[in-house]
Formats: sequence, C-alpha cells, structure tokens
Amino acid sequence: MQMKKTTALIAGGTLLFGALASGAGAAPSGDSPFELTPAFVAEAVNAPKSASNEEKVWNYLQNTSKSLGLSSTDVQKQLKIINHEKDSNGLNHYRLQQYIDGIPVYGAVQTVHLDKNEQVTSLLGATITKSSQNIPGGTNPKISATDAVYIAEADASERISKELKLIDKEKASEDAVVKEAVSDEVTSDEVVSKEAITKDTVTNDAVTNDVYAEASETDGKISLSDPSVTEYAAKPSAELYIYSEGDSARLVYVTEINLLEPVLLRTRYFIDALDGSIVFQYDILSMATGTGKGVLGDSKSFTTTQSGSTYQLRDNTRGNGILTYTANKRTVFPGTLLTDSDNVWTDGAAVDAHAYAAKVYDYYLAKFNRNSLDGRGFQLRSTVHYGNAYNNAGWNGVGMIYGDGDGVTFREFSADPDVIGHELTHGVTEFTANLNYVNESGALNEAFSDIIGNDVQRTNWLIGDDIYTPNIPGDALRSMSNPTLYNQPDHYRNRYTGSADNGGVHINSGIINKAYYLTAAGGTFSGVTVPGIGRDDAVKIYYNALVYYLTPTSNFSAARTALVQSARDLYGANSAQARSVSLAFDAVGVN
Ligand code: L5Q
Ligand code: ZN
Ligand code: CA
Repeated sequence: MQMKKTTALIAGGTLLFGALASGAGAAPSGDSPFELTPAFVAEAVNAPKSASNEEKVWNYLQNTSKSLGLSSTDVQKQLKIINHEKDSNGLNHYRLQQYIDGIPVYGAVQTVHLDKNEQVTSLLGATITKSSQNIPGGTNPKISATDAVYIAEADASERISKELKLIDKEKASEDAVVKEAVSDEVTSDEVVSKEAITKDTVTNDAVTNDVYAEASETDGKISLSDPSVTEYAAKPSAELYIYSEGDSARLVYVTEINLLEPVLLRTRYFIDALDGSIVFQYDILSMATGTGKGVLGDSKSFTTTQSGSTYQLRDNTRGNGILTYTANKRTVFPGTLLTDSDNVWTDGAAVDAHAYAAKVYDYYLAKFNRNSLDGRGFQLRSTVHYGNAYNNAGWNGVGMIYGDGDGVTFREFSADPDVIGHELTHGVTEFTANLNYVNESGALNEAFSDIIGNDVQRTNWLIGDDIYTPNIPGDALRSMSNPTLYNQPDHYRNRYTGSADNGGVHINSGIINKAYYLTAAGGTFSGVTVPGIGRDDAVKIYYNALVYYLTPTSNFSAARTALVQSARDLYGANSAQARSVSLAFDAVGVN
C-alpha cells in the first residue's frame, strides 16, 4: 500500500470499509486502483446553519482537502457529486467520484454523510492524491472503445476455447476407465415406497441447438462475434478511466465480456488506451473445474461455476445448465444450490449427482443427438439428501430427487449411473411418448428408463447394483437378463394384474426389459431363439420407438409394433435387427 501517496484518513472510528471491487480474482500485485487507501473520518465539522446540505458537503471537503492530498481547487475541480439519497432515518448520503481531465478515476469514490441535524459526520472512500496524478501517456486515447472491446473479446475467446477443449479431454479419459463388472447374482428384496412421478404438460419436439458442441467441433476456436455461437448477457461497451498505479496512473478502457453462451462468463478487462495491452482482468463469474470423490470413493472432476470467491455446483457448458442442490434431509425441492469455497467438493452424493447428470447429458447428445430432456437444452436440476434416509430416487416433472437411503437396503441413490440415467429418461419420456404411469403404459415407461439408464453405464444387465444393499455384493434392484431374480415376471403370462405399484409399473417392466435383453444379447428363452444384435443397435431401436412412435396409452402390444417399425426404419424391413425384435417379443409372449 502506498500510504503516503493515497489518502489515509482514519479518525475516531473502526476500520470498517468495504474496500473496492469486491469479487473474484486476486487483486493485481503491485500498485493498482485496488489498493487505493480507503479513508474514514468521523469528526463533526461545524458549517454555517444557513448553508444548504450540498454547501455543507463542499465546505467539509474543502476543510479536509489536505488530508485527501488535494488542493482546495482540485477538490472543486476533481470531485463531482454523482448521487444523493436521504435514508429512512433522515440521514443524507452523498456519493462523489473523482475525475482527472474529465475522466473518472477507477474506484476513486468518496461518500459523505450528514446526521439528523444535517451536519456532516463522516466521509468514507478513496481518492488519488495530487502527487500520484502523473499520467505519463496523457489522457488522449490512441485506440478506440471498439478496439478495446475487440481486444477483450479476443482474449475471452481464447480462454473459452481452451476451457472447452479441456472439458472434452476429461470426458474422454473418464470414458476410457474400465468399470469393474458386477456379477448377476441372487438375493431379492422389496422396495416399499413409490417413485415420485407427477404428470406435466408435454412438448413433442427434439430440436437440437447445442451451439457449443458445433462450435468446438469445427475449428476448436470460438468466435464471439458469431451470433449463432455467442449469446451476450449484456453487449460489451468500453469506458475510459484513469487507472492508478501507485506513483503514477494511466489511461485505460474498462470493458466487460458478459456471456450466457457458449459458456456463462463475466470478465472485467482493463485495457491500456494507448497501446491496447491488457493491464488487468478478473472474473466476476466464470466456469471452473471442480474435483471431489463420489459416494464410492472414486475421484472425479466436473464443471462448476465461480461466482466471486465461491464456487457453485452449476455446469453452464451443457444445454441450459446442470445445477445440483441439497434438500439437507428435508423434503424440499429444489432446496439450496450447493457451493464450496475451494472447488474441492466433499459431499459424495452431490459430486455423483452432478458428474453423472453431465454423463447422461453427454450420452444423449453423443448417442441420439439429443440436447437434454426436451431436445432444447432443458435445465437439469438435481436435489440430493432428499428426505431422511429416504429409500428412493425420482423425477418430479421438474427435476431429479435422490434420497440417501437407509444404509442397509440402499446407499445414496446418486452413486449409480443406472439410476441417474433411469431418472433422466423419465424426463425424456415425458417430453416424447409421455407414457401414462399406470398399468402397461406405466410398465413401458419404467422399462425405457431401465433400458436407457442401464446403457449409460453398460457394465452389466443390472439396475441399481451400485446402490442396492451396500453390505451384500453382487445383487441389484432389478436384472434385465433374469427379471425373476428380483420378483419380476419375464413372460407375459406371468404378468401382474393387481393395483399395487400403479398396476405393477416396476413389476411388469421386467417383461419388456427381458425382451430388450434378448434382442441385445441374444439367447433362447421359452422355446424361442433370438439372435442378438448388440447393445448399440438395440438401444437405438428402443429410443426411436419412444420418441417417434409410442403414445400415452401404448400397451405392450403397441410397443411391439412400434419397436419392429423402428427397427425397420433404421435397418430395413427384412433386417436381422427387425427379426430379432419380433422374436424377442415372441419369446416373452407379447403379440
Ligand atoms: C425404482 C428408481 C430407482 N426407483 N423400484 C417401488 O421399485 C419402486 C421404485 C423403484 F432409480 F431408484 F431405481 O425404480
Ligand atoms: Zn422409474
Ligand atoms: Ca450400476
């Protein structure tokens, strides 16, 4: 701090100043306007009773001009009242900005306060002293405001391009990790509570407009002047300021790059108005890469957002964003957005919910060219620690909720990619086929969530093996290869026709799961041999049927028709794929 060069007025008071430019980014090292010394004076100065309040302010400033490091003519010349308000207690507050040659000094603001008796009581703020007003380059800019914005945009573009490539790299390495296979074994249990599903209005559209994916594919460099790639929260403009650097000062443009797309970013730039160099910049809001361990102790990284000095569990690089909240064991939605001070996250349930939501988003985009649940970037909101030892997860028509489990039947539900895939697929279903969540249409709804959820992880044919009975290895909530292991039917003749579980939505889904398994993996079942076509083709056929053919009242027989037609659309009328789908439905007894 340059105490002798800037004002340091502290009299009769506590050192409580909000300082300047709160927010992100370390202040620049060395002398800068971020180190203008704030002054606080609390001494009554008696001005003539007849004077107006403004006259009292000026009278006071004249009297303190020496301690401001200014002559009394400079006080008059350089300080300008930019705001005046009377608060609800009847106190008057004035705000003054310092100017040199008519150009504002960045951060050089003083507030002056009058008490109830309209006497000046205090002054708070900072100015640069006369001796520090040496501006070697002068106060005539050599570059234009447009040039300054262009320089800031070029820098932001560079940073964003780098960051997006970094994200792609992480994704690739994560995909390469070979997951430990869990064997498909016995041990059954009953799930008691019902999955939370609420009906909502439907939009049947799958338009993709993921600008970031397109932009990063072409040349790896984002052009911020391309409106198909960039959306500004505020159009950038640049204003001239005097930028204090201790002994001397220089002329800069101050501009902000404030973006919504391709990433959320707000950076303030200080650009030398003579040579266009970037003097200083800091992020007010920006994307970041968080790290942490999931519920199962696996280390991972994920996209977060830096806002001032804290980080939010918010990924703005995918669709309209992925946000992760906590319900703090209560039954609220969405609860509180999670934040962290150092971007190293210690809440495993939150880490998993956030990272796996991104994984499922990426899965839908890569595999089906679908931009989130509605095809238009639908914002993904997850709430972890929902309820007290709550033994379920769900999609509520708005977002996902994950219980912590009771630790015996289940652990934290977000720990299993199958489960995240399952819940998000309920969202996709709601925006497409919108299968009614009762009876056979409801069992189809459940089966599509299991089928696509299982494909997100693709390690086995189990659902929920990573969260079910933490103390019993190898078991699961459901098995698609052998639904009967967990009390589900695998043939239509054994279907459940009672009214529990919304007419058996989590029970009869076993029949469709089995048909999918037979098509993907092949096998002989119930006297029918089904040639396997592999998971890639099988899951595409199921996705296509869900999005283009099925309707709210579709039953198992309609699903057979839809799936055979999908297979024909994708692979031809007489394709092995279409035959496999038909044979699989023969095998499970659905005509
Ligand atoms: C279920 C969602 C999951 N829950 N199974 C009753 O039986 C009931 C609910 C569920 F993601 F946790 F799996 O599938
Ligand atoms: Zn479900
Ligand atoms: Ca799993």
